[in-house]
Amino acid sequence: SARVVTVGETMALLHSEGIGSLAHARTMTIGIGGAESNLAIGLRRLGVPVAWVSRVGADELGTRVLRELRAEQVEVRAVVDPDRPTGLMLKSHPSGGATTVRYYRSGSAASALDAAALAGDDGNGLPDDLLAGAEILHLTGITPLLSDSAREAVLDLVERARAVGTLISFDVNLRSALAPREVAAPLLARLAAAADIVFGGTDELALVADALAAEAQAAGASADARGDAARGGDAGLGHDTERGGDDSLVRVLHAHGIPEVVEKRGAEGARALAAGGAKGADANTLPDAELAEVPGLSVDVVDTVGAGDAFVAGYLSARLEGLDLTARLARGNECGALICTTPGDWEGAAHREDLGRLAAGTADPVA
Ligand code: KDG
Repeated sequence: SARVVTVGETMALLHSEGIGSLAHARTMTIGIGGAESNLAIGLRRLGVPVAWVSRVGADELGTRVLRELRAEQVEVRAVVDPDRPTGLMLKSHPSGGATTVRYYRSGSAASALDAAALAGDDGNGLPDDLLAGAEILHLTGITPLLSDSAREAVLDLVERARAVGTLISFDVNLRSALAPREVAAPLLARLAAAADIVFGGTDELALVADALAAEAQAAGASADARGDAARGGDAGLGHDTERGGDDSLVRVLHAHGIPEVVEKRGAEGARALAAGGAKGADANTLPDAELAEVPGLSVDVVDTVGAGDAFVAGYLSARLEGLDLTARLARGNECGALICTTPGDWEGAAHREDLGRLAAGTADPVA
């Protein structure tokens, strides 16, 4: 049964490959894409049994999403919604080198994800026994920004995963088209703080760190204010969290109680700080932390979309194999680099046989 379970929206992806505005494009290619299903495919290709939980419309594009994921041997648990369409994503290149993404997903079938249906046991949800049987629940910051009910569903899943002892992996995945930064930040920070493993790009981790610092400051200020009021003095201002050197972001997030923090740095490689064990009942005492870094790999980049998801798939697969922190980062880095050499969000994801090909200089992926 599934060792990793994930929940999120997968859309039909229309891509205009030429350069120029969609106002004039004559042709588009069609496929599917979604951060969580990209991750699921990546993990499955590396040999990890994985379940993807979602909703699609009762339309041809929904059928396409389900067919593709099943063909990749991902366990599909999806409600087919008769009333809402499968979401759409349009990708184009208005000028050379630029990629624009436009979503048509508001009101989509997946935006109707809700806590009660997810907890249900009709074969299309993520009931407690399935959650408890998995080692990792992987979530992204995309799903909670889809709708109010999707946000509640994600928060409920986090509670249930905690209750049954399943590790929570969270990829910040900030999508500015879904919500302004100031709306997204507190929610993403809340989820990151509840997770055991947090992934993000440098900007994303900085956003979360700032939101957590602001929260701590507000809490400190109100605690100080209560103390000062009792003493009859002025309210205190709390404490700033300063960020200094290169590894300071992962350190700051770790200091906020996140056991394992992974900074995806794209062409620069990756770094992580991890405590010895999972966050237990006593979340404030973390065992000694270990820092690891890997340098970037140089590849001929065709398309970077999906590289972050491929990285996470590589990292988590290595973690499930019990590999050490440096080896997890190296696998993530390799999977992220490999997928950049092919077009598409997930099609070029590494199979197990592809691992080591970059180092060997024979990086043509196995079809
Ligand atoms: O992570 C790649 C994703 O951006 C893409 O496949 C689609 O899930 C997606 C999104 O919301 O942008």
